[in-house]
Amino acid sequence: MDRVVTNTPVYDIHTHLYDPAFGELLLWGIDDVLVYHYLVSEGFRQFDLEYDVFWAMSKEQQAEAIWNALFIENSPISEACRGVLTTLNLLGLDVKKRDLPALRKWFADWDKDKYTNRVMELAKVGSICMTNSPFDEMEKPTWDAGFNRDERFTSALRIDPLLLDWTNTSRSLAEWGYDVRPDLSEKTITNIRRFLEDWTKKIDAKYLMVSLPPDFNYPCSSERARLMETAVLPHCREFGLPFAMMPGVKRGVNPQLKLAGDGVAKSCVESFANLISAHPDNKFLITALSRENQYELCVMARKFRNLHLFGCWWFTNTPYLINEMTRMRIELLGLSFTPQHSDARVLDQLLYKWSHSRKIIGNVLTKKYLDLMETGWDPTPAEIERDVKNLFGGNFRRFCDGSSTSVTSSSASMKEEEFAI
Ligand code: RAT
Ligand code: ZN
Repeated sequence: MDRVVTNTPVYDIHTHLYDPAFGELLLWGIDDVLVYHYLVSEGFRQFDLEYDVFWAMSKEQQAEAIWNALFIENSPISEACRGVLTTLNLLGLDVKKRDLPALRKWFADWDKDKYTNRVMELAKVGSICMTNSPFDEMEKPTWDAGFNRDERFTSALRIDPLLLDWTNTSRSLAEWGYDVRPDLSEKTITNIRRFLEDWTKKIDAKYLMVSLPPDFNYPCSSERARLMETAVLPHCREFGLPFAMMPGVKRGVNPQLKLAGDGVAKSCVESFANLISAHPDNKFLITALSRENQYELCVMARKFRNLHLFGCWWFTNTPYLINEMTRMRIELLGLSFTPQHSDARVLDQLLYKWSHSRKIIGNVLTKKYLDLMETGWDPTPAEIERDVKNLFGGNFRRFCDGSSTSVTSSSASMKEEEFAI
């Protein structure tokens, strides 16, 4: 069991990593690991520093401040801190020396391409889905220019600005030659769909995605709901692509923390059920940020076969909650979900995020197979291998690839045994 869970390659279905062709956008190495925004917010709980003083520092100085505050002056016991040590340990480095300059020296000897191979091989990550945004000025030029893709890196089309800030986004689209106005006339919608089509093709998107604030509700006469109904969901149907929704993030709760300043609140799961039920020909992926939403989401996924739950997102990507969520999902959904994604922003993080998660998922599964064995059912090694492969990417691939007609029924009276996709 342990061997299978440790060695099965995963498809990491949501990350913020980049194909190496994006150059400096693919972050790696000890300084980027240390300035990860999860650690920045923990650092500020210990620093005796004003926000602007920290932000004016170089990346190396920030990394040093975090190292001193979270690793030297306190024991690095949080999940994000422990993750740095797991990563270094898996790379064969001696963490107990507490020697940041020596660590830097070790990383300086690597070349990015070789290091990418090494990390993916060590973490046993076979494919990585990037988060690609046409609205990101840093990545857009590379897409526009074109490049030879590394087949291990797939794409998801991120459309937050389209759905969360249409007024400003309409200006960008107009600048890029799409005939749109702030109003949502038929012509504007046609051109938004043209924009989505162009980018879906350009990046070969495997799904579209958006993070949503806790106050998302549906049905609703808002601009956001109209954009979903008339542009995004028809586009997803036309291309057979899932629409991934990530509810529960409160952006900029403390703007002084920049990327580290976002918070969480409960979302209205009923609204998502309404949206999914009203669009039986669409496929939906959901990962929610609030712990309190997880149970309702599991029940909802039992009702809608066009919904696939995935990952333990961001603040829920902590051992305690991964364990709770994975166990609850298995007990309510069997094996018909994707238990984890890494959300890695720095390549090296694949090492700790996957080794920590594999261990927890393995423990939950072991307990479940033992429960089965108590009934006299004897899971064979081949069956266990099949199950783990499905959890680590097989389910997701099938959900994405399945023709939209195979997931049309949203009937709440659907029989449980018909659930498997
Ligand atoms: O987990 C994170 O790094 C967050 O900052 C977010 O990027 C989040 O995962 C998202 O995709 O919005
Ligand atoms: Zn993310």
